[in-house]
Amino acid sequence: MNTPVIRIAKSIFVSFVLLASLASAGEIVEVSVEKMQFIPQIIKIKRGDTVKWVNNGKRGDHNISFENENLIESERFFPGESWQHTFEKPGSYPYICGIHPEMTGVVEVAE
Ligand SMILES: [Cu+2]
Repeated sequence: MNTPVIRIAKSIFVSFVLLASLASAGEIVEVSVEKMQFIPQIIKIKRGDTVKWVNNGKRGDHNISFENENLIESERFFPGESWQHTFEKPGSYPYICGIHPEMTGVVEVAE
């Protein structure tokens, strides 16, 4: 027997399981981009975590450009926009804003 009620209950259960697995996959931590700085400038996360850079400035666009060429350079993101990246490997990831190279930051990924 597979009534609509049971089917709905099953899909709700599956949604919860999916959400739980996403939640344990890693946290999202924010870096604010404002006043031509990355705040905090050095951010420490665990592997599997995601860093979300949020442009909190009033004007101007920025991007994220890593020293490690194996990592992609972000699109430009404007005030109110953000860009995020998930770090799967431990290590130190220095980056700059490709538009304003004096803006620097580091993501440190622990095991
Ligand atoms: Cu910039």
